[in-house]
Amino acid sequence: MIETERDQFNPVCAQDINRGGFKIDIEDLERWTARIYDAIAVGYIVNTTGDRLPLTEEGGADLLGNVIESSSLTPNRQLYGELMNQGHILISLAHDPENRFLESYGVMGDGAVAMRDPIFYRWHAHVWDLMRAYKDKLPGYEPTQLAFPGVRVLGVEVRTDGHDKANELHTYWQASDLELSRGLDFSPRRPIFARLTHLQHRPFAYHIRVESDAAAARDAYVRVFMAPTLDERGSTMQFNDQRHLMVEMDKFHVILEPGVNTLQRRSSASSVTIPFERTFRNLDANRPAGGRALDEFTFCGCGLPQHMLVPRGTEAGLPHQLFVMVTDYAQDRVDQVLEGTCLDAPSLCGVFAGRYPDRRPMGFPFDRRPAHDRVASLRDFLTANMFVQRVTVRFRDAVEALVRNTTRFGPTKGTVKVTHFDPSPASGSVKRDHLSVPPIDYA
Ligand SMILES: [Cu+2]
Repeated sequence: MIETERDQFNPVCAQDINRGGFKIDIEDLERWTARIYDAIAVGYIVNTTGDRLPLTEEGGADLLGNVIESSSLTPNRQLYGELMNQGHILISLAHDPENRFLESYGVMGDGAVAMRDPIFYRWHAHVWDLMRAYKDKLPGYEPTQLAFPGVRVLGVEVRTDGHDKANELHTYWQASDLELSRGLDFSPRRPIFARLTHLQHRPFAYHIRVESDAAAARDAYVRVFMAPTLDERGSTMQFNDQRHLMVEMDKFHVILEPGVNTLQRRSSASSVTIPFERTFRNLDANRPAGGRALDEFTFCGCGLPQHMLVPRGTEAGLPHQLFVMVTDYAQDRVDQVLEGTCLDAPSLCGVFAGRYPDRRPMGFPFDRRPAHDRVASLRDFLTANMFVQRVTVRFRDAVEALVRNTTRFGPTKGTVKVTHFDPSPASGSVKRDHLSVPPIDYA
């Protein structure tokens, strides 16, 4: 049964939709889901002329994505339907399935706000289960597919601004002002500022020591993930459970010099986030009229809000494992010219009008099982080019002083700073986080 958040005291259940000429049945969604599971089990999709399109290791995820979404690229909408999109619509009309109250659709029907409804995450978990079924059929990763010969990660440390203790992340509530006048039904003559309280974290940096045996400099990709250490009963998680909870924190390119390298990377530079100012930007200002420019403008809103990068944690401190992996960029790189302005969150959004800038699958190396079943815990999984650091996430249940946010695009992100042969702690060259921009006058 699917419940949606129309009203927390009177939840409604999804029903068949029949509004004028517009019809979707729950059974349609169930049929499409079953057909997609069948396709995964037999290993191919059937197109409209009856050809079998194999779900291969290389292109299977793309093909399956086109089918599930379904995008204009789906090879057979008749057979596999439009699972994800019609599911959104069915849920968004659950409060008025037959148009008796002339109600418009709810938040799940609009991509810009769908994540505001808690059911969004359950629906996407359902969609994700399909992808997981496909990934579980692929051969597991062999250590040779994970290793980077000649490269060793010697140590990883997280340092938070304003805190002496290493490997602690700090979260708290922050009050911010937003200009809301465009979101109101009546048209106010003046800007209207609303104050909201949201999760925030202290800016931090990863300090990673990497040794390279090669005689010359090598290009590498650094992949940073984080997951809770314990399950809901307080037991250490099995690798095959924990890998599905791994959240990508960052991914960046570096050049490794021969010998020991110390890499420093700021949290604000994360490849999954966009600055607060862009998350809540003014969608009317500088809006292109149409075409490619408008598409790019829309794309610029993609990315996890920077203030949501770190999970809340607990006041006592919630244990996490931070996982760092360094891979061979020669195998990962995608040759293309990157142009455009919004290249901040490529891990999550790809790049506008370009290819996904990593030849490894999204979620690598946690998207598949390991080849051998001796891997019980995350530590069993490690090759020399990986490292795990315990990190505690401490939450302070207090609201901090308001920082007024600009509605402009935020400052551009920092890149990685590489210090060669310098294993000592970072100096005072710490950049201020973007949220520390001085208040601006709204007048
Ligand atoms: Cu969706």
